[in-house]
Amino acid sequence: MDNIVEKIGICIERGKVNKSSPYPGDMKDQEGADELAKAALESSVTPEEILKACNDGMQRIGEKFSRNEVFVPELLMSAKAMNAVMAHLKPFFQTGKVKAKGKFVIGTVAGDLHDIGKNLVAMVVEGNGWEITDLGADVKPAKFISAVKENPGCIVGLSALLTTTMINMSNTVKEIKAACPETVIIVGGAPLSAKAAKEMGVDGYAPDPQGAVNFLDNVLKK
Ligand code: B1M
Repeated sequence: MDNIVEKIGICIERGKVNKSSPYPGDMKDQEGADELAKAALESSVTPEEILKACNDGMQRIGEKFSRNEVFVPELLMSAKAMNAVMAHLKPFFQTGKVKAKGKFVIGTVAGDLHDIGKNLVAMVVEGNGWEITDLGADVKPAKFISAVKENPGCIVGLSALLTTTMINMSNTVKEIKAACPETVIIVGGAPLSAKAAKEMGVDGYAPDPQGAVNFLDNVLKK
């Protein structure tokens, strides 16, 4: 465990938030994701390297969850550790103090509580000069529609992580398009694909935050 980036990934995987956290027992009194991310950024490690280590750690805990080796409480601790790192990374993804290119309303669809990926997308899009309205997770269609009405001309981003909430995403798209037909909508999240997005009748799909930025910037060019 010499490498600080590797250690951060392990903290995410094991759910070690910070030094004072007693969890997990075998890492008691060790530095956690919080302290290590701060130290890494103060050395020569880039935010992108840290983010990759976090995503790899998340991937590993997700695979353990699939194999029933860990359960929801462990996943929650990993998410908490990831959020501790993201608090340090946020300023690096939000450097653009330029006039907003446009408005982007984002949320995770109804029934889905996963918000880490959505938060990352919001952070990166904001860093690329867009004004963000983040509606949070488990967002019902009516809330998206109110936000669209309050932010005329905005583009809407929908995130989903569960295959079971893809149907809610599809319904959200239908309701937004019925209430505000001109709304441009982009979707993303692990269970999505370009094909699934097309079938939902949305305007765009992105597999990652940069893909969302590219889509939004292209909409401006049209
Ligand atoms: Co849950 N969970 N979870 N979970 N969880 C998954 C998604 C799962 C794949 C785990 C597994 O079985 N291997 C599985 C879903 C299976 C499926 O549907 N096919 C699952 C399950 C089953 C569940 C529960 C049902 C478990 C239960 O209760 N029995 C439950 C559901 C609760 C609910 O939502 N109603 C549940 C709960 C949770 C926690 C609350 C404990 C926690 C979430 C905490 C939080 O988000 N605040 C959690 C976590 C952490 C995960 C895993 C481990 C990690 C997800 C994550 O944050 N990834 C996940 C397994 C895995 O992914 N390996 C899993 C990191 C994140 C950066 O990636 O979100 O994919 P991601 O975002 C990416 C891209 O997808 C993209 O950009 C991001 C950055 O690259 N992207 C967009 C995302 N949104 C986008 C929008 C865009 C564009 C790109 O444009 C708008």
